[in-house]
Formats: sequence, structure tokens, C-alpha cells
Amino acid sequence: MKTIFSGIQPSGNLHIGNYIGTISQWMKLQQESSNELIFCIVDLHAITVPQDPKMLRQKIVEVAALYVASGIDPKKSNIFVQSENSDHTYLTWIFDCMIPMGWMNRMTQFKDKSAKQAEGTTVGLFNYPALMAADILLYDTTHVPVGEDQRQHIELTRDIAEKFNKIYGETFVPPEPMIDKQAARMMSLQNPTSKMSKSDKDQTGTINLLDSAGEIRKKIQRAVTDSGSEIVYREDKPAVSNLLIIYSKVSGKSVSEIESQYQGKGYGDFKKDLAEAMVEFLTPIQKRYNELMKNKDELSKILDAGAEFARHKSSKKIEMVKKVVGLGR
Ligand code: AQP
Repeated sequence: MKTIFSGIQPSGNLHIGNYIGTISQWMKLQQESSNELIFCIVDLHAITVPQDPKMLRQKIVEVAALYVASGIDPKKSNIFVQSENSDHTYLTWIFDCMIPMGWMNRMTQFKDKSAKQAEGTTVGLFNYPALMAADILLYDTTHVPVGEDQRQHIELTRDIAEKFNKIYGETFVPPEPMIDKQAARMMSLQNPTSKMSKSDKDQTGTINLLDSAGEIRKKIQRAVTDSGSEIVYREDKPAVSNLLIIYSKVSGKSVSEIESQYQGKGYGDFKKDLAEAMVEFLTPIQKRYNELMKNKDELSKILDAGAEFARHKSSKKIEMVKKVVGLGR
């Protein structure tokens, strides 16, 4: 049996990169009935950079609704909000007291994110990977489906598990990352060398799951392309390759099928059809999202049940940790 854990920060609007990089993998894993699935809305991670409290609350519910609307089935998966299980922060402290500073100093995401925060960089942002390790290790997670940017954090999580086990005896399961090679790093439509991101100030490069049909058409129309007019997946064509993967993921066609379909045709036809495929793909997700947001009782029940499951499972692990570390009486 695999135990799967993954999460997304409610730090902005979920975009097609989050969907293709992670949620679509979760959906595949949901098809195997033997998997134990835990999907979290990681609000404690979101506050490692400044958040407006009102907006954060709104985004937590929005992300939960988008998980369900995208096809995460609460009958098969456990969905909960990270801050509703305090075992995550408890275990983080224990990890903080055993992780060498040098390990944390190597984290490249901190280097990128702290550069954006400058003087406002917090200890919490530095500590982000320790909280992520706690999220994963609390549940005996065997596999973590994520985008490429999280690979280093999963490797660190493995190192933490192995170090803890060496000091205190077998307690944690070192997890494996699950990264879909093709979809691991979807790029901005405006800059194919930069990751599509919630916090990108230029939102014209990001297709959000809740964008209107008009916004989607406009963003795809304005997407940058490469020199030459061929529609092929190739290293020297990063912008078109990115669009081809997005097209493939939302249409269900393979990249080579799409390449053949547009042989001899121009970027105009390609973009127009991609925009329509995207609208068609997102329409049912948005419809289900709106239903869930109209009646929040269903969502509340899902999140309550998820939190109860999470607390029940992690409390056993925390008891074990306290015992081996020598905490309490
Ligand atoms: N562009 C992307 N392509 C593929 N996967 C992606 N992920 C994020 N962006 C892409 C994956 O989505 C999951 C959740 O990401 P996160 O919320 O933890 O934050 P992030 O990685 O920092 O993503 P963003 O959208 O860029 O957020 P901000 O702007 O808030 O920092 C992860 O599995 C991630 O790999």
C-alpha cells in the first residue's frame, strides 16, 4: 500500500501549473483503491510570506473547493487544512532541534523566495522545509507527488527521517518524490524561462483555474512564442514546447498527435484551438467549484472529516516521537 501526501499553499490563485504538476497526479493515484491519500491545504506554509488574514481565509476555502471540483474525491481521499492539526508544528520543533543549519542553508527555494522578500525575510520562510518534512513524515508517507521545485525539499525530508531513525531508532519512513517529468515545471506564458507561479506579479503569464473564458483566450493569444513557425516540442523552442505540454494535458492528446495536427499551420490556429481546449477543460471544474462555494456545508463536512482523520493518524506518531526523544513525564 502506498501512502500519498501532498499539498498546495493557499497563497494566491491556483493555476494550471499547480494542476498539471500536482493535482493531475493525485487524480491518477486516486484510481488505485489500495492507496491511502492525504491532500492538505498548507496554510501554515502560506504565512511564511506576508498574507492578508481575510484573503488567506478566503483562499483556504477556495483551494479546498478547487481540490474537490478538480476531481479529488473525498470518499477516496482525505482533504484537510494544515493548521487544523497542530501536530505539524509540534514535530517541526523537534526537527528544528536536530537539523544541521548547513542542510537548511543549501535550500535553493529559500534563496529564491528570500531574494523577493529582502529585509522582510522571516525565520519561518527559512524553516519552511522543516515544516514540510513534518507534514510528510507524520503520516508514514511513502510517496509525495510534487512539481520539480519541491524535489530538494523531499530529499531533505529523507535525510531528516534517516538521521532521526539513526539517533532514536526506526520511527519515520523516508519518502519518495513522484515527479511527472513532462509536467514538472510549467512555465509562464510570458517568460518560458520562469516558472508559472501564483505570486508572479504579471498574471498574464499564468492561467488560473478560475479565469473566465475571455481571460483565458486573451492570455493564450498573448503568449510568447519562439522564432520560426514550426509547432514542435524541442529544446530550442521553450515557449512552444510549454504550450504543447499544456495542450496535451488539457486535451488528453499526446504531444506528437498535436504536432502532427499543426504541421504546416501557424501559431494563430494553434493558439486559438489551445484556448478553446483550455476553456472546455476548465468549464466543468468551475461549474462544480461554484456549486461548492454556494453551499459551504458540504465543504465543511469534507474538511472536518479530513482533519479528524489527520489528527487521529498523526497523534500516534507524536506519542511515539515523544517517547523516543524523552519528552514529557
Ligand atoms: N509551474 C509549475 N509547474 C509544475 N508544478 C508546479 N507547482 C507549482 N508551480 C508549478 C507545484 O504545485 C504544488 C504546490 O505549490 P505550492 O503552493 O507549494 O507553491 P509553489 O511551488 O511555490 O508554487 P507557486 O504557484 O509558484 O506559488 P507561490 O507563487 O506562492 O510561491 C507543488 O507541488 C509545486 O511543485
